[in-house]
Amino acid sequence: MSENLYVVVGLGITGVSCVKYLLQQGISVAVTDSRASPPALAEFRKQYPDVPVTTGQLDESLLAKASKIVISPGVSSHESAILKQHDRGVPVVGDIELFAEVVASPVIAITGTNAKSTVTTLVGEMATHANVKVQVGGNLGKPALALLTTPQAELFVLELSSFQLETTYSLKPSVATLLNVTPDHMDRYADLPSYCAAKQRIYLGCHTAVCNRDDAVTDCLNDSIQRKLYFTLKEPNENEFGLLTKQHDLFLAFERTPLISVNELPILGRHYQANALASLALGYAYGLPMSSMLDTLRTFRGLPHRCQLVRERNDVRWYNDSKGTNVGAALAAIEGLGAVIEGKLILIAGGIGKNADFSPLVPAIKQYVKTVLLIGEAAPILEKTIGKNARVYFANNMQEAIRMADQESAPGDSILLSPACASFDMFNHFEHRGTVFTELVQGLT
Ligand code: UMA
Repeated sequence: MSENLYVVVGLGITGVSCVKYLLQQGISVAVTDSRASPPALAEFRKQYPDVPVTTGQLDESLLAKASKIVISPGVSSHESAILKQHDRGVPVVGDIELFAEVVASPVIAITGTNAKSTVTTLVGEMATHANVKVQVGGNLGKPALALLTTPQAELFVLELSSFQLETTYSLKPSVATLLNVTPDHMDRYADLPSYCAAKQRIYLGCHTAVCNRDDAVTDCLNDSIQRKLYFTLKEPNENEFGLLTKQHDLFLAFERTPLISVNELPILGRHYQANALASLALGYAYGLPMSSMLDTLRTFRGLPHRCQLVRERNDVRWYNDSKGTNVGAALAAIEGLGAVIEGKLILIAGGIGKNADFSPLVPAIKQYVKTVLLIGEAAPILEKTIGKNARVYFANNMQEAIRMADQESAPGDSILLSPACASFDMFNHFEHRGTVFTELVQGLT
């Protein structure tokens, strides 16, 4: 083991941010990546000509020289080459742990299978609106180490994935939330409890936990926390944000106090109301002023590809939820929109099914969806699962699905692209799928 050599595993966005940071700290660093030619390699060699990089497989002899191994979230710490060093006593950490070692300002940490990017962005906007100097990032896109400025921001709002949490030990967030858990990334975890356990790590050492009362596995099991708040789509009790009906109007509320009518939110859907409630709870726990948070809710228009209203035409609304890449996300969109629209939903779904069990979608489809248009590899299995609970048609491509959806719709209906699947059989990524959908819908005459 060398005195002070950090080996960074993975040359993606995270790996590059780790190298930059470690060099700034005067630490020797080398990189290994299992791909023969990672896309960032040429640019990296230009920028850091003195940093050794090995590719094609994880370099065991390099790893054997490491005093610390810094792994990218896409690399499992159960890889045999990593485990071997771990068993020899070499610390294996991720970029969030490096961040945790030096962060001096409070952190709001957000995880969950779905909605974490929306909640992270919303809380960041709430903080900005309240004139707090905030940096927002993590799994959301800008790696955590790239958020460290001199002087440091007053507040960090981090979206953290289960992958990142696996190798994080000492973050101690001021406020932490696990928004929801549904099966995802089952190629990386042995079972749902292991995935849940990785997500629960968000609460390690936190001061205030914000938990989802409607999803028991999000409850913080850590006794050492100072305070626990909840959000729920039901009536709130003490220390809870929830929904309250007053004079026939539905309000986001804290305990018995109505805060804002759901009609004032520019984004439709029960699931978005849950996101708004979670964000209020996080901001409240940190100490953001309520009036300023409510102002942010009045103007926040959401993120692209997440139940994004693309067009309203002939009293029919078209929604792009291409980020609905798993069953839990699609279910949230169907139930979320289905519960608040006048008419019925027409759903466009399908793609790469990742061996998922689609049956949790069936009750929601039965209740809210009149027609399902299926695309991609998973279309036959989806058709079988949905059975006679809706009208089901196959479409050869997105264009055909949109044309059929248009024909099926009546005034008051909404058309929702929420595939419950990955996109790679027909598109480059979920953003590509969402953009194709949006352009085709905007082109309808
Ligand atoms: N690599 C290996 N061996 C492996 C796997 C990966 O060498 O077995 C290498 C790849 O060849 C590649 C590098 O590692 O060169 C990529 O690392 P990475 O997959 O960790 O990706 P990054 O570019 O560093 O991006 C990561 C997150 N990616 C993943 O978790 C898979 C990004 O989240 C995140 O935005 C970024 O760090 C900054 O924090 C993306 C994601 O899909 C959006 N996240 C998952 C999700 O949201 O569901 C968890």
